[in-house]
Amino acid sequence: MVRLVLVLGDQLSEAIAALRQADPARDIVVMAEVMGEAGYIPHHPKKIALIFAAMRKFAARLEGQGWTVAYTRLDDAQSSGTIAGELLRRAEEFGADEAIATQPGEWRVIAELDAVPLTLRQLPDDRFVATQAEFAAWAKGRKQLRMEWFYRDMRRKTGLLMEGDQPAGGQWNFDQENRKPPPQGIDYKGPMRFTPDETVTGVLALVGARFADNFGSLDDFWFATDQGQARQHLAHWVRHGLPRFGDYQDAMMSGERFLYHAIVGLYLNIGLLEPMEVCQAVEDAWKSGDVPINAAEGFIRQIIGWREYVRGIYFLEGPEYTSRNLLKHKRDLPGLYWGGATRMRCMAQAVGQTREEAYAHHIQRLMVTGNFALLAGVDPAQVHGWYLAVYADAFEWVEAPNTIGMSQYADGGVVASKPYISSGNYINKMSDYCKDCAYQVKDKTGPDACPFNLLYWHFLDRHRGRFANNPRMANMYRTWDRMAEDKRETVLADAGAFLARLDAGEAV
Ligand code: FAD
Ligand code: DLZ
Ligand code: SF4
Repeated sequence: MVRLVLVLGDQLSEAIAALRQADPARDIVVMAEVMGEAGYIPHHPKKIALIFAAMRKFAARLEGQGWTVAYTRLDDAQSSGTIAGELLRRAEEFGADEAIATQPGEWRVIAELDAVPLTLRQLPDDRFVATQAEFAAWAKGRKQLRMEWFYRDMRRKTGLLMEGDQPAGGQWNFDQENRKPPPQGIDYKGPMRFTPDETVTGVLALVGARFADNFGSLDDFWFATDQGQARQHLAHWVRHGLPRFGDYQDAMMSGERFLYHAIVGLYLNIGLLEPMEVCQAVEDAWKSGDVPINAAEGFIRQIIGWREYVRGIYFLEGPEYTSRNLLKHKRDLPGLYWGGATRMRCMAQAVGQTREEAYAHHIQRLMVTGNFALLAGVDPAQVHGWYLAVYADAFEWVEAPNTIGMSQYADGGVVASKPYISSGNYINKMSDYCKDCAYQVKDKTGPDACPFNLLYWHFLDRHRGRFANNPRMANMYRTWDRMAEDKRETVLADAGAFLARLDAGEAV
């Protein structure tokens, strides 16, 4: 009997569980570009182009290896428009009554597959260092799910940067060395860029025509779209970017969109790179003496620590995680997130490069766009929708714990032990944005005061009941309480006026 093997747009690897279990002689691989996935949220056009181009190339590669691939293009007239619909259509076409899939990275799609009237097995996605069961066992009985403890277990499990049972360099974590302010200049030219080939050019035309209204530019598309290119990019970055990755991991610079960042999330998350191959390349560079330990450890922690940890949280917490809203924030996401004018230079830089590149680095996401949304009290579901749409590396299993948990504190402290909030002071220390901003980062009140300064105190004041007793926030409240009463009143009035202008759609 014929069996279908579903391969989703973020499962583009021969090592994916469903393909490993399949037989090219009798099974049919089903891949489908569908509006059900491309249209359920207004994805950045570059993200859609990356996925469709990589899907097409992967399908061709499988065919070259002898697989039969039933591939649906977005504009196929017979397409049902959904993954479930395409499975059923192909089942009828090939006389199949059974299918296997690798578990999708989003509860919505898992439920969609569960509802397909075929015998369909969803196999665990084992492209990760930890299984879901391992994470659940680690989490069981713990009061706080601290990433750092989980990360140490993953170091022991993988043996990465270990000397026997001790961490290389005598420390588990070199984060203290990874917070340098922006350098004078950048001696790395950024990610390797690939000229669109025939497949990519065809996809760009399709995406340009069908998704022209989505936020994001399709111009100058340079992403790797197959495994070979992604590996070339990785080798290039390990050689030229990694040595200074640690030092400037948290820095932000006007016009410098990538600094020393790896730009590998987009490739890892669709299957073009594997987490262990990336970590191994970094560890090898450290062993050869080409990169310092703070760079190697800082990077490996992001992959086998944070990336694995957030995946564990997503599957542990369940489908309703994305609707959590502990702080009851209700404000609509301001238009400036979709490219509306703003006088805040940090926001203009972060949103501007997001529109151009479908990319912003972690501190831009966390301490600029995320920080502003949290301080302004934006509805976390809308914030989540934005991050899921605009970044090329965004898939719900990784995006939601970062947004709902780490960035918006909407999960009530599962991921973060306190809200990631800051005044303009932090942004000023870690970037060169403030010197060219219409607002004054040193002003605490008045028409030119940095909005982050105003909203920071407004946030702490309006959530006093919840956070005043958090020991990690006691200092913040002490500082606020030491301020003269009339100054506090002015801060709150100025913050209120700013929020009113924001709500009125003014270019703040
Ligand atoms: P680098 O800075 O070079 O880091 C290397 C890799 O480490 C990343 O590619 C990624 O795979 C991993 N990593 C680093 N930090 C994290 C983290 N916090 N969680 C998971 N993996 C991490 N990352 C995504 O992959 N997809 C998302 O949709 C996503 N959404 C985010 C939303 C918010 C609000 C925040 C604060 C962070 C989000 N992140 C997300 C995490 C992080 O910002 C990105 O992984 C990183 O910016 C990607 O750029 P890079 O590949 O150059 O990473
Ligand atoms: C993100 C995405 C997009 C834009 N389009 C498709 C598609 O047309 N076909 C497909 O199989 N997958 C696509 N994806 C990835 C899925 O949305 C992803 O597999 C789920 O969100 C689970 O992570
Ligand atoms: Fe952003 Fe405030 Fe600095 Fe302007 S002054 S760039 S708004 S932090």
